[in-house]
Parts: sequence; C-alpha cells; structure tokens
Amino acid sequence: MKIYFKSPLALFFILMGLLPGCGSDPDGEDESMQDLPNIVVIYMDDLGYGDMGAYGATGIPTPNMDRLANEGVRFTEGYSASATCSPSRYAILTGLYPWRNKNAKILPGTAPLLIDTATMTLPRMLQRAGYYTGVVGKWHLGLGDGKVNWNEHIAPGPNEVGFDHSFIMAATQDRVPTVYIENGEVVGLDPNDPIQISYQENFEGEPTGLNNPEMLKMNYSHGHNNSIVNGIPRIGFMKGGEKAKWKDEAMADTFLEEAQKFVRTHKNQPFFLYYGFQQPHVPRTPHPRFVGATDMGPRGDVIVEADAMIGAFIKTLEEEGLAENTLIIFSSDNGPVVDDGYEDQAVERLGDHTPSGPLRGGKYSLFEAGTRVPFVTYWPGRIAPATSDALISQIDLMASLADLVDSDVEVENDSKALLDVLMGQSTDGRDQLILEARGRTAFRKGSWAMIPPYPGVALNKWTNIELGNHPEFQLYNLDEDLGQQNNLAEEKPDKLKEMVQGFEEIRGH
Ligand code: NG6
Ligand code: CA
Repeated sequence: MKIYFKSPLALFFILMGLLPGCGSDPDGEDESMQDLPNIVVIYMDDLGYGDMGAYGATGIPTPNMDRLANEGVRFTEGYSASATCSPSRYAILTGLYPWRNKNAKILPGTAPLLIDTATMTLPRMLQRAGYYTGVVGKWHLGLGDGKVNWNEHIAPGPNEVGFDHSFIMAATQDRVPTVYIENGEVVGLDPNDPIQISYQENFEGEPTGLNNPEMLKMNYSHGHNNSIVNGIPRIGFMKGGEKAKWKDEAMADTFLEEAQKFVRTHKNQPFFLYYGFQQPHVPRTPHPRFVGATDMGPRGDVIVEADAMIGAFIKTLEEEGLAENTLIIFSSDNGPVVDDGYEDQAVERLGDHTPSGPLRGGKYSLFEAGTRVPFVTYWPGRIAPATSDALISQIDLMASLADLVDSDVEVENDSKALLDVLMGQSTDGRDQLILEARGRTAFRKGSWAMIPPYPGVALNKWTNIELGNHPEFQLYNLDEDLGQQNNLAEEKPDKLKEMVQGFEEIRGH
C-alpha cells in the first residue's frame, strides 16, 4: 500500500494515532486530526426519492436512514449522474459525466473494467491525502480485460483504480458470477470446481430458468431466464463454483460484516469506505428475520433490511468512537422500479406507497425520478440538521471532498467543488446539470428541466415506467410543476432556446 502525506504534520499525527495511548483526543480540540475525517459513502441500489421516511414514505419504516437525513443535511435536489447503475457509479468515482464514455452503460458481468486505470479517481485522490480506501458491496463497473478467468487473480478491478481493499459482487445480484470477490480472488473457490461464465450461451446440461421452471423458487417476469442459482434465475450463464456461490438471503449481513471489519481494522488511520448496498435492486431476497417487515412484500422488506444494516453500521462507528470524526454521505445510484424482472409481488402489494414520491418516471427515465434521489450528508457535531434545495450531483463529491481533505490533486473533470453545500453552510449549489438515462441526455438549470426529442416508446410496458421519450422538446418548470405534467416548450420559446443552448454548450451537440 502506498500512502501519500500532504504534509509532515499529517504524517506526525497519523503516526501518533497508530501508537497505543497516543492520538486520542477526548476534548476534540485537536484541529489537525480533525482535518482528516473518515469518509463513508453509503450507496443504495435503486432506492427511489419516495422510498424512505425522511422523504415522505409512510409504509416503510426506515428509522436509521431517517436519522441520517434528519440529523444531517437532507437534499431535495440531489442527483445521481444517470438513471442506471454503472454510469452513475462511474460518475461518482471519477467525477466525469458518464456520457463522455461510450461504454458507460448497464454492464454484463463479463464486461472489462470501465474506469481507465490511469484516471484520477475519488478513492485515489483520497489515498494520496493519506486515506486507507475500501469498497464493500456492489461494484458493477467491470473487471479485467473482458476475458477474465474467474479461477485466477482478477485484475484490473477496484484495487487498480484507487481502492486498497475490496470485497465486492462483480455486477448485480441478478447477474452471474454470483460469487464474492475479495481483492481480486473469488471467495471460497474450490479449485476442483472451476467457474465458467458466458453471456452468450449456456453450458451443456446446465439448467436455466427458461427450460427448468420447476427448479425456481422465484419466477422471472421479464429477462432473467438464464442460469439458476439458489432457485433464482439470473442474467448470464454460469457453471461450477458451487461452494463459492453467495447465499442471497445472507448478502446484507455479509456486506455489513465486511464493512464493520474494514472500520475496525483501519480505525487508526483516516479511512474512506464506499459501501454499495444491493437493496432494493432485484432479486429482492430479505433475510428471514426481515420477511414481513412491511406489507409490501420483498421490495419493502429489503429496504427495512438495508435500514437495519445502516443502523448496525452507525452503531459500530459509535462503539469505536469514530462517529464524530466520520462524514457519511448517503444516496442511491438511480431511481426506483417496481417490477424489474421478477414476480415478487412488488406491484400487487405496493398499496399507496409511491417509490418516486412526487416525481415523474423512475429508473431508466429522463424524467426527474430517474436521477433525483435521496441525498444526505451526516456528520455529528460538524453538520447541523437542515434541508437544502441546492442543486447538487454525486459527480460533485470528488472536487468537494478534495477540498475537505486539502488534496493537492488538481481535480479536472465535471466535478464541482461544493463542500460548503455538502456541509449545509451554503445553498449555492450547481448552476446546471446534464442528466443521463440509457444513452439519452437532458438538462436541468435553475428551476427548469428540458428534455430533447427522442424516438422510442413513451412507456416501457415491462417496468411500467415513463422513459421521457417524446417526439417534441419538453420543458418543465419544476418550481410550479414538480410532477412534470405541464410541457411549456411551446408556450415559452425563449426559455426553451436558452435551455437548449446551455445544454449544447456542455453536451457539445
Ligand atoms: C436490466 C435488467 C434489470 C436490472 C438492470 C440493471 C432485465 C429484463 N432487466 O437489463 O433487472 O438488472 O438491467 O440495473 O434483464 S442497474 O441498477 O444495475 O442499472
Ligand atoms: Ca441501480
């Protein structure tokens, strides 16, 4: 591991922290130590703007997420960079708009690493400031060169783009390989039962969801009819690796234990942890102790499960005496979807719960619910409780956190330095933002949203989500029309022109 110290003083204090009995600071007066707080990003998968109590949900108890929101800054205009996962994750870790990279789209489990290993990333910037950096949970940014042998060391991956430690699932819970990978090695792999993966064709004699419905404990509704793992049909084909396969119902506990272990092991040094949850992405597989936690079936229950994991994680920070020196950033990679390909009662039992809150659209959509997500910063003693309507994107974490740690790295990308906004000391956020959804882009500026014309269906019938496609320009004033019902493009030609110009200046059309 390489550590770069920004000053001899920082090195001195870090070494003090490593010595028994030294470095403890009961009075909290030691400004130099406080210069380098721990940083944790809790990143949900498909959690919608309306899916947690602090953002208006009443049917899903989320006391721990709500505590972060209510005791920290709760952003009402916080955005992911994309309405799908891999592009958002690419953006949060690189500070780059995902549409700048043509490969930044939903990746199969065999995709090569999406981030160029020469790129200055958020974790690498923090490494250089003296942080020990780790990722636990969902990765979905590709691994290796596209021709990975899963039975050998898998690289490049997180450890080559700035993470000192990694314990990940390669892609998504519904995609093979369904194994954990720790620092480039499949966990629990039996060399006599090697793993083979294909996204093209099945391995001879292996059951699939399509051919062997009798083996399924959860049916697919669309897609998801390839290899069966733990009675759940997945995307992609996998053979071998029996002992290494994860238990879906234990995944939340496994990631929590790894996150806790990371904190306990590295508590004497400033650490950065990117904790990628798998909930409430499909397949939704709550541990039995959370089954029935809501009236909504697995989709509600896994949100409660995730909430409990967040509570346990915060408790660990508190028990280790780290809470007051740890900045937590909580958000989601994209908006919500109810039926994303499995028959899991999510539609039937939704009741009056609205995963997207007051917003239109959802995951995959250029409407607001695709990318406007829960976004919270929490730092006891340093961040005062507030609600902020500043426009802010996850892309901005890189430049903002560079300021927080006084990095000497020049952040030259799409990231805006908005540390005061993250800290709740200013609401002077971004001026504008490009939104992305499945290769299409739209524009947010001031209180306005502009969606250029796109071909394609307006409503995806499988997910029942309005995608934002329309043959004409769309223009909405979100101050008056948060639900995007009233297209003002014809009524306000000057505003439309201004928005299109602003969009093209950045997007380069
Ligand atoms: C889609 C999958 C969906 C989900 C998504 C990625 C089908 C029919 N749908 O292709 O279930 O896996 O990809 O989600 O296969 S994301 O949050 O990781 O972007
Ligand atoms: Ca996602």
